[in-house]
Amino acid sequence: MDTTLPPTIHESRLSLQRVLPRLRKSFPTEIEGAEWAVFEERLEQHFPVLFDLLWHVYGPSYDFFYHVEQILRTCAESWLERDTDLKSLDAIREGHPHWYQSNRVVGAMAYVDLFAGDLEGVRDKIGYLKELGITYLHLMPLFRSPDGDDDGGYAISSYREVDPELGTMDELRELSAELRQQGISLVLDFVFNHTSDEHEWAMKARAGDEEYEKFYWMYPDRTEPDAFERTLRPIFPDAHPGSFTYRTALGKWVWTTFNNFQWDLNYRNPDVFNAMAGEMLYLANAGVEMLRMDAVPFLWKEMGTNCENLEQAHMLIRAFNCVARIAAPALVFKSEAIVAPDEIKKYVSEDECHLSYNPPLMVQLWNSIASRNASLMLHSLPKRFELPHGCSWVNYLRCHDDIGWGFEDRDLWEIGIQPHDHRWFLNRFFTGEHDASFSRGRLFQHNPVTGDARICGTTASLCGLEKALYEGDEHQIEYAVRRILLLYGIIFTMGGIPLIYLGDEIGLANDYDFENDPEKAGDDRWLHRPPFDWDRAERRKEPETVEGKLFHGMLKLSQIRKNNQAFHETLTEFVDVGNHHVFGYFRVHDGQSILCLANFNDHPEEVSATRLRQLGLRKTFTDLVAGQSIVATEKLVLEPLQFMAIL
Ligand code: OTU
Repeated sequence: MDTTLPPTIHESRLSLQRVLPRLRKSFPTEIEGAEWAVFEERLEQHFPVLFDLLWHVYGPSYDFFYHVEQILRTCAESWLERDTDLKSLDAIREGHPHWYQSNRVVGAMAYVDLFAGDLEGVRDKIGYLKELGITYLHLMPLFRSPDGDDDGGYAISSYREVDPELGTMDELRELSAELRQQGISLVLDFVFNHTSDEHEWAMKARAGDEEYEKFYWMYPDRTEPDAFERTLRPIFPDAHPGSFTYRTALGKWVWTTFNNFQWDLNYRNPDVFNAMAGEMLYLANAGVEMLRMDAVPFLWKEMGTNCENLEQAHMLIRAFNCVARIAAPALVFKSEAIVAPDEIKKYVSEDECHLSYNPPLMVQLWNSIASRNASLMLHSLPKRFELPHGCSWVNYLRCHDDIGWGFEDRDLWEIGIQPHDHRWFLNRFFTGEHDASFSRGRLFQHNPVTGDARICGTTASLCGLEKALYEGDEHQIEYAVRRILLLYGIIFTMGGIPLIYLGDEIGLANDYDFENDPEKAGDDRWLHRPPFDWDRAERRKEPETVEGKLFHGMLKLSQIRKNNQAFHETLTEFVDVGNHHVFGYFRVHDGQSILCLANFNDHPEEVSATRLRQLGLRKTFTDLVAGQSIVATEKLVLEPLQFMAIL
């Protein structure tokens, strides 16, 4: 084969035919009854694409016979080890590949230790999750990581060992099986841009093993780091300036995009791709149904660029996707790209990530809450909301990370907003400095050079509940509750999967105690990662308490979503209702049409009956949220911070 030209499908088939007999021979007995024929069929289908992608990433110098055979061997071994239970799930998912687009899907995320102590504890809480209608559970990184600094688990020392304080690998498998039985899909992170500096590969590199030094980016002096840094953006400037860390014992500079103890993997080395593909399939075989692809923008580095969102990063994710299609087809990917809105969408396709966090929606919601105005959201969201066939957003309000004001600047200019000043207004608002603020947030990674900063704080604290409770202001408590339910109203009904940050449903406020924990102090994101409060959760049973109002409000939203076909994935149609405080959109599916309206103002707002009739509504309709029928002769009046779903 002429390896200076891209491979043709024919050539890749030939190469597969050369490898297959050898694979079969390696597992003469195991392949009996292991649905090997199904595996080979998938290989026929997806291998040419994988081969083509790897060729484009690694080029002619790639040792195809060695590396391709190695990756196929990894796939085969994983397939042979895969439980029958998971193999049936593979078949089911292949029959209904877009299962995650159902209106019955509702997601939640939590830290194992903070939510329930350990993995066994999570099993005990399945009832609570089911009460809320959860069908997708994202557990934050739970693998072995360095003692002390571990970036909340995002510095992984082994992808095959659970953090002993949380449980064991067997317990994880049991939990995933139990969740599956209860109709809940387990979602875990795939932290594949970096490992911790205590991962076996890093330890070998630290001991001078050249093979493993090549797994990372290491330089004897500042020449190359300086050259790279000319075009790089610091990600955690408070933790360390720049993107490299000097390791005295090694005498080398190591690429560390995030924290000093998180070493970026070098995907220019094909061994790294192969090794990580093995780790990914191991997670899939533990029963993980969805992988949150951590920090995707940073996978590929190229001198003279900002080393974010490069084409090779996309190709690598697609190559991982092919590996999953071959050996664990039930697995789907969710992209975590917290970058410019136009870049985020590029990670989303059935060949790459089926799902993506929806930071533009999240940022717009917070912006509308602060400005009591929906104009920017209406101007900007529709531009990029539509995703390729079979793909969905994961809509969220808060996650474990900070909120960065990732607007597309030209959207702001277009409606007369000065981006820099506006970001500064938002930072002042959410830290409570602005006069009109009800928030109790904090700045994160304030960069005095550029003036950039991001925001920390829980939903409840950012929505005014913490302040109102502290001041004992009943009126403001009521408004804070409404604000939270207004925001979640949109999260539950907008096209995509709603994702609840567990604790929001009972209004957990910021946790200031983290500062007394040396492992957490210094990273303000811990402010919005409070330990779950099961005593307060008990109060959900009393309807007049804040917890009761929030929990039942969320439950109602969850039920409205599940009981109405209109919330099945389809195109969301945004509408201008003629009042800039009110955000509106239609959801239409299977003959059902629902108009959602959200009043972001602290005052009542009106939508004229003429406008409603233009939008096709009759004089009488039902608001599913309040459970009331409404007659709008002249106008429809929305209460302060009211969310409606009109049928
Ligand atoms: C992710 O976030 C995780 O969500 C963080 O908790 C981790 O610290 C980090 O990766 C390292 O593993 O910069 O502020 O565009 O913005 O991956 C959060 C993607 C982050 C990055 C994102 C990163």
